[in-house]
Amino acid sequence: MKTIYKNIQSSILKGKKLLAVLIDPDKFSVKNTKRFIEKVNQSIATYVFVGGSTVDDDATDRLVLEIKKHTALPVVLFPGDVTQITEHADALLFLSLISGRNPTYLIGKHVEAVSKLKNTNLEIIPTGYILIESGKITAVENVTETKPISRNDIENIVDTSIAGQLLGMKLIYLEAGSGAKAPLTNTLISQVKKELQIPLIVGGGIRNKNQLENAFNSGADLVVIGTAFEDDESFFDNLK
Ligand code: 1GP
Repeated sequence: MKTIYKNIQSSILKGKKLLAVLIDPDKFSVKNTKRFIEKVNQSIATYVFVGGSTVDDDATDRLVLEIKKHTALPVVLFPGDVTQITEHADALLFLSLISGRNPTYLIGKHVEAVSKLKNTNLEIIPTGYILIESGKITAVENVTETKPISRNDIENIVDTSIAGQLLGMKLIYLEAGSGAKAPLTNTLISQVKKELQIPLIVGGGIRNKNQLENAFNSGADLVVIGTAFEDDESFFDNLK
């Protein structure tokens, strides 16, 4: 049943905030899945996202199959490349990197993905992905060969988000980059949120409960956290 996007929308209407735990198959050992996912299950997390900038072929498929054994939470692909598409997940963020001007990541990879997607039952959610400068060069920047938008250029970020919405994207994802030194500012999140009628995802550099609440209170509907859980699983204990 393709209900993930509808559930995001209805949660927002009820004022419920959503949290995705991001697992990067490149940095995660499959043998730790059961223990890690048990912690996810006991936390306030509502989704498991799986993806990374560079991942070995088949690693995503193996990991998703293992995750599905241990949780009822929806598993959503957040792919850095076509090789990360697996039919064993529930949904796919069909990301177009609209902050950049590299045609490969605006539409090229998407065309390449079609033959694979035709054979899956994944719920495909068109997502405008906006990379914002975070004080260090991130993997996304390197892999996609695009420049992030300056975090001070709020007008450009807001206009890019609106353009994504006007193009028919169903989600906007503001990305500071995995392991960003600092999360996106409250002002930036709230300025973007004010202009959107579609759900807003925020991720990158969120490492504690205070930063998570700031993002939610500023208007993020769904927050994505990866590195903080990778570095210290006891962070889950604060999120019960
Ligand atoms: C990365 O936004 C996600 O794509 C999560 O970032 O790893 O910094 O939590 P972190």
